[in-house]
Amino acid sequence: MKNILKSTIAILSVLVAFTSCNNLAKSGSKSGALASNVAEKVYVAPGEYDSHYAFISGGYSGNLTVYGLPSGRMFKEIPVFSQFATSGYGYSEETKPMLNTSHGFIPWGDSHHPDISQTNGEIDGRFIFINENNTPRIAKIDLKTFETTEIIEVPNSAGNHSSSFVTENTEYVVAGTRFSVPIPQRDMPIKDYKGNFKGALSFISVAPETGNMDIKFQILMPGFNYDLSHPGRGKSHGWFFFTTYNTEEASTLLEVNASQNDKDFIAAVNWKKIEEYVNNGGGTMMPAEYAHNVYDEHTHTATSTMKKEVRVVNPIDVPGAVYFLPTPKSPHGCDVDPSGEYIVGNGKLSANLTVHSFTKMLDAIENEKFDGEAYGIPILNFEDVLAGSVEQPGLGPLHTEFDGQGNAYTTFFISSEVVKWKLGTWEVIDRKPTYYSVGHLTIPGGNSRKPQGKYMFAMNKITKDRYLPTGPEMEHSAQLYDISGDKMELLLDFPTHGEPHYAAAMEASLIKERSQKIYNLEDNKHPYAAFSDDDTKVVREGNEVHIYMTTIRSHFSPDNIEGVKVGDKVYFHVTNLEQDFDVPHGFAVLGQNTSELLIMPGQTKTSVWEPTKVGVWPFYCTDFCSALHQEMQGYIRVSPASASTPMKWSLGEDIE
Ligand code: RUQ
Ligand code: CUA
Repeated sequence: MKNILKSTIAILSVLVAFTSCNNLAKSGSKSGALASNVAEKVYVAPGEYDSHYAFISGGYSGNLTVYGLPSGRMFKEIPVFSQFATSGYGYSEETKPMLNTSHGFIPWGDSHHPDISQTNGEIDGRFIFINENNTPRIAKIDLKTFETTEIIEVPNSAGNHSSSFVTENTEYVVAGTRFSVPIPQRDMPIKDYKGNFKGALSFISVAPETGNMDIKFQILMPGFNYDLSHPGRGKSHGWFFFTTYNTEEASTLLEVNASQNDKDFIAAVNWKKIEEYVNNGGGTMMPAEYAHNVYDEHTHTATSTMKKEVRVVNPIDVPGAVYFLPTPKSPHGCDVDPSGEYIVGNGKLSANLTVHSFTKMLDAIENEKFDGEAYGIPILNFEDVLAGSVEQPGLGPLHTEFDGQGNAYTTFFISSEVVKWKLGTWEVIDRKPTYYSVGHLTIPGGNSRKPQGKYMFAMNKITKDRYLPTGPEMEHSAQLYDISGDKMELLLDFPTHGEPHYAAAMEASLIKERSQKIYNLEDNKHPYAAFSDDDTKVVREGNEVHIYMTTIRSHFSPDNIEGVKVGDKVYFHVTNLEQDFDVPHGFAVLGQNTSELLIMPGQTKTSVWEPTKVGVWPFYCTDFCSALHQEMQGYIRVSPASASTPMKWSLGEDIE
């Protein structure tokens, strides 16, 4: 134990020394960014459009932010796993079910790795998927509406981190567990972790037409930590690769105890083989509880269904489906190049960057060149699968992306830099500092067969002195580089929101053409919709009051309501009658213990109010929508519980 501690302290002091950003020459950033030819490269004139969309994960914000490249302008925050008062997501009756889980309503999530749907290995811009790490879930966002339309909880998973990456035709969105846990969950001593905990790798099928998600199967793997993953592509399509750490299976002081093995593994999973096994009835259905939340674009309403079982597969029941590739020192990112041949394991504590060869892997499997096994899963021999290694490229490699021109770009957290190197020769071509402590990096289309390699941006953990200070907490930063030449060129520094882990980016054209402008009123199937001022009404059912309300520039109908009493539960069902692009109306009542609503043209949204005080309370539109926006207001009278005030409502005349 003493020795372990000593060696760890040695490692840690090296890390600390390099993590401090002071040793980076600040002036290094000035030369590039100030040059006017660089400014031109990121300048998007007022009214002009950016060439690329970037979707940057919000980390602990639980959401996803949308940026334009090369300008670095933020366009939108899409609420996914967290309640979002700005739009009423997770507050309106229609969207609350999106945040339902087997643990009840959860208002927050930790989102990490967005990935755009693909067809034939190319980004198609239909959907974007993102994982929630803390209470394991996968969300799907429709890129027509930029709305979260489906969330599925992942049972048996814990720390849903090696997620949410899609296969070449979006057959599956894959979610691996970071923490291993007892499966099924049960009361047992933590010290009995080793050999008893398991790690679930979940393959969630995506229906080709609708995009509907369903858990097809889970592979119950040994109790390691499955950190990141990537699909095979091209020749390796049909395989999926997962980095592991803590193959030591420690349950305490992991910074020491999970850094003992010289090599951990990349798990190579032949999912086509397992799919076939499952299609033939293989695997077992196991009791489980997980929420499946679906948002209907016609009722503008989400429903949550609790699923009761999941199919699990023991990997040793499917010979030839899973292998371990030894990979040095707690690899983090697991990245596959556009050809599908190279699998990069970014060993956080390794001096060199390890690259495996898919062809050599198949060959080693064929010739059964095994170097032992772990829990019945064959371990391949390191030398037999090694394609090559990049010698001493930097310190603390995390993630690698590719430009489609035979180059790879790896982030180094400890030495705060991006290093460009050549696939096949493994030589380092260029290195550029990042400011500071870079995590992920993204090349538009980088996770596909066809990267659109003009830009690369790095997302940093520490911002420090890059912007005007904003108190102890600074937003994280991203740095945009031009990678069209031999050398990378730093173009721009822009703030991000929450913690940007991964990002997905693509050329704007596909998304821009398909982006929806309004919701057609005729298609509105919301049960409480009202389609004109004449349609509006107030209906009492016991102590529930349903107000069928409309809104159009610049009034609510009705705008005077009487007959509500303390103790009532009042539902404002507000339909926005506008059929113009970008004209939402808002809705809020004084003293209401929820957020405002933002209702898009053609949509119906519902806000609940349980008045606790007698009085006449105003409501108003929260979104400045016209010159007479300030006139967009109304009153609701609340009488004592015992009162007999008649239920009446009006617009443009007094209630008698
Ligand atoms: S992980 S850098 Cu989810 Cu690498 Cu954040
Ligand atoms: Cu409607 Cu302001």
